[in-house]
Amino acid sequence: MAMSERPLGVLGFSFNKGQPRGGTEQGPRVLRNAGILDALERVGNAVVDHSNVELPNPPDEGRDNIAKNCRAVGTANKKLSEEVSRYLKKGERLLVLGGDHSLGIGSIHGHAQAQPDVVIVWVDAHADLNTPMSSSSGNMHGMPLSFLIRELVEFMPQTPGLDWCKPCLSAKDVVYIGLRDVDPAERLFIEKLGITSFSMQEVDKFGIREVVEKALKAVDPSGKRPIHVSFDVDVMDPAHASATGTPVPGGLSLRESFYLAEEIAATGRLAVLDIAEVNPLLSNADGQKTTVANAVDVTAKFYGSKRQGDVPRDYVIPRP
Ligand code: B3U
Ligand code: MN
Ligand code: MN
Repeated sequence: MAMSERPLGVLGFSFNKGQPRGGTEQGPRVLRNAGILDALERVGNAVVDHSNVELPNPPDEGRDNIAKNCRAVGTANKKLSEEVSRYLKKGERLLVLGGDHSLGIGSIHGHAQAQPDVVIVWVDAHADLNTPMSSSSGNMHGMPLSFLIRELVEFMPQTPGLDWCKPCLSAKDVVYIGLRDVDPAERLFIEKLGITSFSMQEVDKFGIREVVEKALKAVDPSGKRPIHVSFDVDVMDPAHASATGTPVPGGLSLRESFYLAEEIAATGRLAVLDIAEVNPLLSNADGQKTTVANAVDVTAKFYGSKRQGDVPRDYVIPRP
């Protein structure tokens, strides 16, 4: 069955322990309340809401690791990985509603178990590539890719809660779009491993059209492999997404975000989309509303909603 005809499973990951601010656990609720499921159905997706991943009670955290809350992050992501892999093996596509971006660990790990030839498009102001040793914050939402990329294995410490997570990606399977706040160690990893990256500088230089084209070519010149997009809402300019933990000025416009999503939709190969870091407790009431509304609109574009207008289903043209 063509990818875009598969049922679209929705999984909430109500979680905030990958970073210090409360609120990201409410992401799935506010996105559902804003009508994300309807918006997806309206453009022809067979949506199946699997509700939120049931998370185990958080284990006691020792103070023995620099990766903060690693046991909670690890056990929650193990559950997420199992669910993602299970639904993909049943033939679904999946939308994962976060939750902080540590969810990339479970979502991508689970995806790779079901579809080992997956390619990753990481759309974010940040590279989220710190190892527990290189991170200066200790926040695990800044580390997910380090647990997944094989070439980093020699730099990874034993991390309680994450022993199940064996790296499943090559550096060449990953491409970044939208970077503008990258730690020196992360930049070093990107260069050393040869990860393709398009920062906001390249978006300015080439325009979003060429960036998306080059990015997809770089990870999969054949244009055949399943795509995993991990979309951190902080990739958007704070004017469009201020209700998030670490907004960074100078981000994607709403139009650039829409274009990226429409082009990914047009590949017909989007298998999993993560929407991460919506935090409805931050920003003001206006900022919360626009962030959630924009996250819903961008998500709908990833699944076939078009700015040119969508042909209605089951609509009969009224006659006089
Ligand atoms: N690179 C920094 C900051 C950061 C990463 N991801 C977010 N912020 N959202 C870190 O903490 O690793
Ligand atoms: Mn992120
Ligand atoms: Mn980010």
